[in-house]
This record gives sequence, C-alpha cells and structure tokens, in this order.
Amino acid sequence: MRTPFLLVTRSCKAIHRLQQSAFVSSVSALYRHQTISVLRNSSTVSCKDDRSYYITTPIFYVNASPHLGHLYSAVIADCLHRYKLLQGFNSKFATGTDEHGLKIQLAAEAAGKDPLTFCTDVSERFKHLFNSCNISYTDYIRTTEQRHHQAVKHFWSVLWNKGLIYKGSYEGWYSTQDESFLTALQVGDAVDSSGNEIKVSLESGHKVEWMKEENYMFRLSAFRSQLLDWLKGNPRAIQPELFYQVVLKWLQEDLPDLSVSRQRSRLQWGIPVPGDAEQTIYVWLDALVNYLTVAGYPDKHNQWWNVAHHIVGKDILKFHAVYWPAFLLGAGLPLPQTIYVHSHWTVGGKKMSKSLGNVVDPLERSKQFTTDGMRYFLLRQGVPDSDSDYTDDKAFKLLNAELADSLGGLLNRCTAPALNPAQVYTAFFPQSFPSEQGGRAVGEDYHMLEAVKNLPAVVEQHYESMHVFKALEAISACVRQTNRFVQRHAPWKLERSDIRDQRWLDTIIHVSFECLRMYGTLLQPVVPEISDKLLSRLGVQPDERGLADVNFLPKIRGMNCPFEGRVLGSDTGVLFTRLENLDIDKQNPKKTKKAKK
Ligand code: ME8
Repeated sequence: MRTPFLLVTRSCKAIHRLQQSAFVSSVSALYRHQTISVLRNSSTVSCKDDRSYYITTPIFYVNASPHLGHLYSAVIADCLHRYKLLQGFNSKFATGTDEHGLKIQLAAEAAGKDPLTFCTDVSERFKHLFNSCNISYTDYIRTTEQRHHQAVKHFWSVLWNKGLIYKGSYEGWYSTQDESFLTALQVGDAVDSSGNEIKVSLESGHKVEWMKEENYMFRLSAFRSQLLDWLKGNPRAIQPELFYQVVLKWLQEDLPDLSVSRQRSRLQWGIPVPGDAEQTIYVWLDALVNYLTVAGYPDKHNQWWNVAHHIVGKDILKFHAVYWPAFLLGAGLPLPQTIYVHSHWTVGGKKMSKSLGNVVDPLERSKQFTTDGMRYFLLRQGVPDSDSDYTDDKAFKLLNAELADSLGGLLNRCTAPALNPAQVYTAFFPQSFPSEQGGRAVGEDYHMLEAVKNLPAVVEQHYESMHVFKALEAISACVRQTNRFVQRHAPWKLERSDIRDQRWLDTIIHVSFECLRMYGTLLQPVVPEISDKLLSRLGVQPDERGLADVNFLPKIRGMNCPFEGRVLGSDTGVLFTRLENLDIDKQNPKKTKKAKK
C-alpha cells in the first residue's frame, strides 16, 4: 500500500506542511483548539492523489459519560491519523456518538429529559473530552443528524431492493445494554443485585430478556461463504491475528439471519423503516452506517470508502467483522481495509462499571497527568491482545521515568548552558566519530546509531499494526541508549581549552541532538505538545518535521546537516514536569494488587 513519500503531489505536500505547522501549538487551550481546527479543515481539502486514508473510532453510546476506554480508542485512532499525516497522506478521521436505540431512550426517560436534549448534552461531553485531549478528528458524527438519517434510509433501501431484507418474526433473547440479539447458547443464568434469578449474556454479563416481535430480517446466513472468502483472502483484514482467528471460528458456526428492526411501539427513538412507519431500524444497522455517512454516502463516498480502517474494542467485534461486512457485501460496497481490535482497560482486574464504582474519569486524569501524559500512558501501556489494568501509580511511575527523567533529562543535559554555552546545534567532527569505528567513539556508540537509524522502520511497522506500545518501547529503549552514550563520555569532564576535547564535546552534543530530533519527530502522533516543545527547542522548523525530513546524522556519511550551527530555539521550560505529591486516587494501588490476587 505504501508509496514513497516523494511521490506526494505538491498540493498535498502543501497541506501536509500546513498540518505540520499546526503542531507548533502553544500549550494554551485556546491555541490548541485553533490548532485542531486547522488540522480538521485542512484534511477536508481534496488531494488529487491516491494517498488517502480514512480512520474511524466506534461511535459511542450517549447513555453515560465518557470513560477511559472511550478515550483509549480515540487516542489510538488519533495516533494513526497523525502518523498518516506525517507520512504525507490525506487523512480523514471520524469519531462521534451513537444516539438511537432502546438503551438511550430509557436513559433519557430516567434522566427526565427529551431524548434529543439528553443526547446533545452527553455528546457534548464526549466532544469536550476529545478536544481537551488533542484528538484531531476531522468529522464528529452524531446519528441524530439529518445527513445520517438520509444515508441510513438509502442504505436500507438498497438492501431492500436487492431482496436481502424480508418481513419475518424474531423470537429470542435480547440485551438492551448491548443492543444485541442472542442465541440460547450465548445466554446463561445469574442472580441480580436484588437476589432475583435472571438470564445474562455470557459474553458481556448484561441482562437479557425474551422477546417476540414481528420485524424485518436481513439474510445474514447467505453471506457466510463470502465472508470466509474475504477473510481467507485478506489475512490482515482483522488485527491482531488473535481476533482474526476468533472471527474465523464464528464463521464456522451457524450464522442465522439477523433481525434489523424493532416495533415502533417499543422503540420510538430511532430511524423509521422506509415505507413502514410501524418499525424502527435496528440501532446497530443505523450506527454502522455512520462510517459511510462521514465518507459522503450515498453520492460521493468513493475517495474515502476505498481506504477505510476501523478501530474497535473487542466487545463489538462481531458487529464490525461479521454484520457490517455482510451489510456492505449486500449493498455492493467495498469492505473496510482493516479492522483494528483492541482489548479493554480494567480497574482492579475488573471491567469498569458504574455499579462497581471503578470508572476512571479520563478528563480528571488528563488534568493530573497532562494531556500528553495521559495519551502516552494509554498508548505505552495499552496492549491490543489482552486487557490492561489501570492504576494511577503505574501512570505516575511510567511518566516520571520515561517522559520526565529519560527524554526530558536528555534534552535538558544537552541544551544546558554549562555544556552548550553558545546555545547552538553544535558541529559534528568526523575525526572524533568516524563512520568506521575509531576516533573517540566506542562500539556501543555505533550500536546506538544503528538502532536509532532503524527506528523509523521499526516504528512504522508497529504503528501500522496498531502495536503502538511496541513502537514506544523501541523509542524508549533508544532514549535510554542515548542517555548512556552521554553518561559514558561524560562531556562535562572534557577540557574545553583543548581543541580535540572541544570537538569531541560538540560531536557528542550533535549526535544527541540528532537522536532527540528523531525521537521528537516519531513521537508527534503520540505526544504532540511535548514533541513540539522538543523540536522547537532544537530549532527544527515546522516544515522540517515530516518523516521524510528525518535523515538521521547525515554528517557521518559525509553529507550536509541543515541543522548544524543553527541557534537553538528558546528555552520554554522542562519538557515534562515530574509528577510530585500526586493526589493518588482513592483506588489505592496496594488494594488493587490484593484484589488481583
Ligand atoms: O458499543 N477499555 O458504544 P460504547 C477499552 N455505540 N475500550 C473501551 C472500554 C474499555 N474498558 N470500554 C469501552 C458501542 N471501550 C456502540 C458502537 S460503532 C458503529 C457503535 C471502547 O459506548 C471500545 O472501543 O459501548 C468499545 O468497543 C467502545 O468503547 C464501546 O463503546
């Protein structure tokens, strides 16, 4: 799929530059929002090349406020979106809220509000969280919007006209919490908080109820072999591999037709079935079409729909990897290129839930840890293949170790006036550090250069497979190596009056700056504010921060380095302030460990 960066057309490159310049954000909230709006507007400009990319998060239910898990999906998508922009792609990034269905209808009733007012309130909370956390979405979709209603009705009519929807009756289990129909095998016994025996979904643990209704059915069973063919022909369509295997297994089993409407008498809060005012379209069919609505369906979706990638939590895998592709096949539309699946954040080893009182408020935490701190923690500790347990203590330790001490410490050392009184990007002297081992450099120094040189490729591979934590692990390992490099040669001990020592000192700083420039460039998708601060301090201009500009340590290959001799950017304070006296959350980490045992 990748083409060389140099193929980017001039117009796209210009947009890319604009997007890059947007990273020169000050940390003030006002400016940050302006920055994001530049990012948003710029990516709606159409580029006349095929380097388009479209990434989505799930659209979130508005029955409750956003929690850490929602922010996690958004941060992953934001990271991939920003990475694609860095690569020179024209990238579109959609998120938003899922506002129809019984669950929302009941939540609005319980809140004593009319459904739309209720949805608007909660949707705004999601938007506020995402804006506060620098989620640079280019489109925020709400399923209550007119453009979406039109897309859903059109989509329904296409399926109907192809004979893929028929009037039938559904009798079976339904979970309102999951808005999902279940077979007898997917249901088990449980006891609710009042001691009543109930039936629950084995997968989600949510209560299920028996229902019998006349409604419309979609011929899902007819698509089993096509879905299998798709997956067998596209082994990377669902990532990571573990989830691909899960879907393959589902497709070996029985795949009954799917109910795609509810009786209007039970569900009023939704889009009516075209031509049948007695029925409401099933909320999942409605919700999935959001991805098409944003792409411009039904008239002008091709540019984006051919390059769609979805980020989803493992809880909604079946909807995205079975129902959605079947709907799309039915409608004669291309299937998503990738469905990236991630596991869950737990607290004390348990799923976050209001009743357990263990919900982590991402807004509050991002104030404590800073926006970039929160983003870094989520992406560094979140593992797609298995659940990750959240504790404040982990975040506190990780951020202090990797952002404050390791990365911040390295920048601090090399820019300190004691070592760098002229405040310049010092010169590199090949006599001190020749391309072949010799001079004053030692074997470990060459190993470090090799690791840093290879970093863009390593990071690309991990970003593209959504293993962002591995990319950050690799960057962090290199930062440690660079710190050891400085420590090993102790430039503060060198005798400046000796020209040879002075040159060696300059060379050490130059090499460290080159490493820092690499780290700052590669970290932009994860910690945009910190990267901006770092690159600005090094004097790297906004249009020199793309992946194509990285050209690591050209002087060692006898080439010119555009940064050498430049005056550094001004000192705007430490990169990441150490978190001290943190008001560590009530969910005491020790207690958490015990609970885990
Ligand atoms: O399912 N850890 O919305 P939803 C990580 N509206 N991610 C989590 C999480 C956790 N503990 N909890 C939730 C819906 N998520 C539908 C989606 S899409 C067409 C319709 C994230 O509000 C994760 O991405 O229940 C999960 O799939 C999603 O939020 C579910 O959000």
